[in-house]
Amino acid sequence: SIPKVQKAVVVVSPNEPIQVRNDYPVRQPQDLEPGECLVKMHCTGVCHTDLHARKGDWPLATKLPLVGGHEGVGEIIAIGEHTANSPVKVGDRVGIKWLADSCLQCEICRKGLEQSCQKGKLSGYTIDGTFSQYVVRTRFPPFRDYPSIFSPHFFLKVSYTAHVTPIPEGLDSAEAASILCAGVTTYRALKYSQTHIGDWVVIPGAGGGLGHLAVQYAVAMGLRVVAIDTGKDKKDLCLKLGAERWIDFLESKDIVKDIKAATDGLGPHAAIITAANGSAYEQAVNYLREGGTLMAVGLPAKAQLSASVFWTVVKSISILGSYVGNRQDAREAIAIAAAGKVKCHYVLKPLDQLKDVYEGMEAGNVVGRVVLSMD
Ligand code: 8ID
Ligand code: ZN
Repeated sequence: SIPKVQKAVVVVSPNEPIQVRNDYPVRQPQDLEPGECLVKMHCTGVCHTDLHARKGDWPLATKLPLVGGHEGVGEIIAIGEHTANSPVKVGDRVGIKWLADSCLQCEICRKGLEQSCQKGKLSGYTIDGTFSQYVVRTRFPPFRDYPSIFSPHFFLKVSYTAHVTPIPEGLDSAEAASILCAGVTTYRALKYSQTHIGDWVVIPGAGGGLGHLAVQYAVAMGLRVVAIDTGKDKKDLCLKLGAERWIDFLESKDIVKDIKAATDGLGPHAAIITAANGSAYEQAVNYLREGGTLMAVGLPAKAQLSASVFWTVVKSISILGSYVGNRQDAREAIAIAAAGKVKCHYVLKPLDQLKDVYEGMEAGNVVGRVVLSMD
């Protein structure tokens, strides 16, 4: 039977401590709208984006109060009546990713860029996410469009069946979780990085959640990796995962010189910037090889991209933004993990410990990922 209330971690406001609550309502199956499903969560990864949401430091407002989280895996326990063409059924194990829903009808969606749909709903940002035992969503627009009577406390988290990602048997839930954001994001960034087998790719932030998966997707694509981050633990992980070169950004006295020296003197063919700090974007145009591509992935709160126009033109540099991935990218990223070519390096902790995880992340102490268990 499905309980009426559940445990959830709630952001009340950016200035107050997050609250672990045991009385968060669970939306009941008979209350699901067509197209919605109720997912009983097994676990959820913690992404640096959740920390941005918790701090409210991005130029896009979150709903409040907010249940964060957007890298979850669980089992579908109910689907709303009259749901046509659902790609999933009750009993399926599915992933919940950042993009919870998109209109699927606009030009952007039709072109496969649904993650940039203007009507998109974002898990753990504009609607409640995965830091709770059950996930359901309402068909209402994001909370900020509604007066307080539509407070999310009245609803339970629902996932739209169109946007959940089936998880193949044989891929453990805890291993799949972070593929739903960190994995798909870095997989897609590499896919569009205009690189080929044998090319050099530099990955600032390589020891973090996104970065350590980027190293592995890059190696799986036949790319040669220069990992950039700091500290012995992150260095050891990156080299173990197949990076050929390591640069500690806090120890390097001349990052451009060190990166060029690590890449045949010419610089890398692409940079996948996965760091949560604007400093990682500085000088990328200076160290990239002629014809190289800068993939902007990390989302520091207030950073601006600044690069010499002259050298961007003369070196024929491409600068591309890459935002999570669409439904197909998610399935591909999961399939590669299920084939054993990419493995999330994570520590499993209980949901209650989210506050400590945020503190560790802020301090740069999380090597790879932390995954939270619902049990
Ligand atoms: O769709 C997207 N583009 C997307 C999807 C998911 C996450 C973007 N993000 C964003 C997050 O919001 C965040 O801003 O990517 C960034 C990284 O997320 P994460 O991997 O979850 O964060 P982390 O685990 O804290 O790892 C960040 C790493 O960057 C290193 C840190 O040491 C850490 O290991 N780092 C920093 I901060 N500054 C650096 C620098 N200057 C750096 N590494 C190299 N050079
Ligand atoms: Zn994320």
